[in-house]
Amino acid sequence: MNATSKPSQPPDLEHYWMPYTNNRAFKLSPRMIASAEGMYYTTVEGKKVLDGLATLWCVNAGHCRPKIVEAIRKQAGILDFSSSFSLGHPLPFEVARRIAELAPGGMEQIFFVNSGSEAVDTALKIALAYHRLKGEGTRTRFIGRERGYHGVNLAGISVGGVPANRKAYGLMIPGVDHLRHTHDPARSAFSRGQPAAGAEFADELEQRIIPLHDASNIAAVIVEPVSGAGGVLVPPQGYLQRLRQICDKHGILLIFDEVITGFGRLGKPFASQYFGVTPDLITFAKGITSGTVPMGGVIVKQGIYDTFMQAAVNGIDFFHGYTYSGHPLASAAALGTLDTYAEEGLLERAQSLAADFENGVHSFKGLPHVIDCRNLGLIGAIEFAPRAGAPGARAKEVFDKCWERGVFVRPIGDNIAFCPPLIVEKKHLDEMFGVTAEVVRGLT
Ligand code: PXG
Ligand code: PLP
Repeated sequence: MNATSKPSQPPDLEHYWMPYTNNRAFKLSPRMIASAEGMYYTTVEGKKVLDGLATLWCVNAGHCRPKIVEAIRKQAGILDFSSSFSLGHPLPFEVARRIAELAPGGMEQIFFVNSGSEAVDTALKIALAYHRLKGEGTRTRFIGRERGYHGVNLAGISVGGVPANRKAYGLMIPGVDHLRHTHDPARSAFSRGQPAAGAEFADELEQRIIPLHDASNIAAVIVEPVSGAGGVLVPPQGYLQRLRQICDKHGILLIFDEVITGFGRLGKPFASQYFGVTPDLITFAKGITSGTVPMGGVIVKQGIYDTFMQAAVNGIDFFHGYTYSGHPLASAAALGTLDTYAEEGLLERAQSLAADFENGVHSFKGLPHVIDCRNLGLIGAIEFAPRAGAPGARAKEVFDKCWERGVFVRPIGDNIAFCPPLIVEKKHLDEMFGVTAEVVRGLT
């Protein structure tokens, strides 16, 4: 749009190369949001749409919440920007203190970044540098998992396991192996909550991967406690506990990527606490600011931080950081968000809604083409049998028709994912599942 165009004119769509988008299709038939409040978007045409995915799994406090909006507004006029490279300002220290209070015991140090992808790169670099400082510099390999999503940077897609995100990028970073994913429909389809079968999938780490590479060469295992963008895969009972035991036995760091599960998705501040398994590093993003201003970070076990402080030669202890690490506006948004979570009990709220949510997800059992329903806390998915010759087509059709009827959900392959803001009420769940079920009933 040039400076003289009137705001009422439709925008020129030509120059924005949109991320993860079919740009040609979008530009022929754009879906544009004008504003949002609470659980709903309003489109540029004035239609209200229920946000069934917290936008991209991040708007945990709901849209345009007054305390968060006010915190950002106010901060913009006080300190617009100051870096954290050897020069501090108070806000990120306060955010770090608040996160350390929420984090599992013993995880007390926070490193800030601007996204989940940067959080993953940072966690992997902390793992490498930590082993080196301890005199175990041969530990350079990373173990990810099939269907894992760890953002889009080169390290993240290397440990990630979503084929489409990897296919075009050649070798990526070397030295990575993958555990198999935990999706096991033959034994566990339609499990309510955690599948009973499958803890033994973790044994592959000890039975195949460690013998092949030798533990002395492995730096870290990285997994999402519940995988999100890979299709919402809930870990089998005992699986994460077993990964923790094997990592401990072999001196391998365990990284939980909590970019989606962090900040209340399972009714605890972090999934680590829900599962009772404490990793060595937690990556977070999204929910820390409820999506309002980009921010992410890594929560680090005190002992790892202490190793850097004690072992690093005098000078900078970790040669890593982003220009915008600990940005004032992001920090202000985080404080407004954490206040909102605390005042409204949002980090625990999933506990009281989990049963209704579970019943809603499992109400799809028996509808046309539905082959699985999965749920935990306030995250879930239904899966369709693929249409012959057109994988993903059924979920895409459900997504399009739900949108037309004013409900936003996410298609992932042949799955539809649900992940509403944590302020969701029973009436919104009824609307989200009700509209989706009507659409699914009409599927061919
Ligand atoms: N780790 C996990 C577990 C994530 O879910 C990232 C890292 C990367 O975060 P950033 O902020 O760099 O995007 C994510 C993000 C999808 C989808 O297709 C999922 C994410 C992002 C965009 C799309 O469902 N998750
Ligand atoms: N590229 C160049 C040329 C830079 O100067 C910088 C930062 O100074 C970066 C990339 C990295 O940017 P950021 O710190 O925002 O990740």
